[in-house]
Amino acid sequence: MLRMFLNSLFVCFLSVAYAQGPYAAQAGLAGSSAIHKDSSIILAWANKCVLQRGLQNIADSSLGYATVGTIISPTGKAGENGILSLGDGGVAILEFPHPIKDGPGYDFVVFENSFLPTFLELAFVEVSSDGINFFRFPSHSLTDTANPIGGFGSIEASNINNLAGKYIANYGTPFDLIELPNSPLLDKQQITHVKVIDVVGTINPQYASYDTANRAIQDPYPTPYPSSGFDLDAIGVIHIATTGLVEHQSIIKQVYPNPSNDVIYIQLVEKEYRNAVFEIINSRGLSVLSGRFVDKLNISMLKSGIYYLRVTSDDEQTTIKIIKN
Ligand SMILES: [Ca+2]
Ligand SMILES: [Ca+2]
Repeated sequence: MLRMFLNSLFVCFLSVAYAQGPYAAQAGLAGSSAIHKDSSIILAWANKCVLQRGLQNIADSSLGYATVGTIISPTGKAGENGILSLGDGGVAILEFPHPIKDGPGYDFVVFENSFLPTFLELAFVEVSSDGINFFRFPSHSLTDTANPIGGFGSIEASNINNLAGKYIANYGTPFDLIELPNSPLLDKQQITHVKVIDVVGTINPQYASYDTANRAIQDPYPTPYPSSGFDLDAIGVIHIATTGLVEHQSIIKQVYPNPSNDVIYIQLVEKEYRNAVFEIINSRGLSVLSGRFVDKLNISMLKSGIYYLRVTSDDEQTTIKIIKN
């Protein structure tokens, strides 16, 4: 937020010394968990956003809502398509080309547009496997709560855990689904939605946001500007729920009907793909049907639900979601 004005305070920020906390250090330092947007471990990016804006200042509704960015802004790769300012307590819910799964280590990564390693606008992160029941990552903020840090306040990254916005722009904050408690309402191998909720970083109990230990989380507040609150840049996926996916390649032109009761017709972009094979993968990532490519496929034996049709030729592979009624 308010990049130009804040640039004038740059020297001031650098002169402040911070006590190191117990959590991962800021991007570029030893022990940081920051992931750069160009990292090869990021396989896909969010491609859909639903937004509920927050006010520019939660304590003064006369200023109206944050306005910077659109629901397109947080889709695609970090650093592209601009950013979406959530405003105080604003909420964005992101969806993805394919569900996210809990693989070894971090599973997805959230990018903000901070321009200083200590100017950190924070957000809670929740996930859902049905779009209805959301589960929040346990979060920790050890920033002192004796005095408000104000709208230009500094935060030490190593005092922050499991809150998005921990790192400077182009370096994402990673999340590991294994850290969420188990619930029958959450399938960690099929995460379809990630919700990002701006932390209202005041210590005023009327508006404060609290971490897992019920401690008020400080982040820059107030930020009464059109770019108020958490600025969501992008969400990258590290573990995709179907294995071996190759993104950005399409050899399938269309599949119809989809959803289907019994037969699907598969039309490829070109007539001749040498040695093309198909595979149908269930929502658990298991192959349930496979063989040489055919343009008409009987799926009547499959149970109703979501599947992935993968067609592989000599050097290309495309996977798309299909629904069996
Ligand atoms: Ca994981
Ligand atoms: Ca905030």
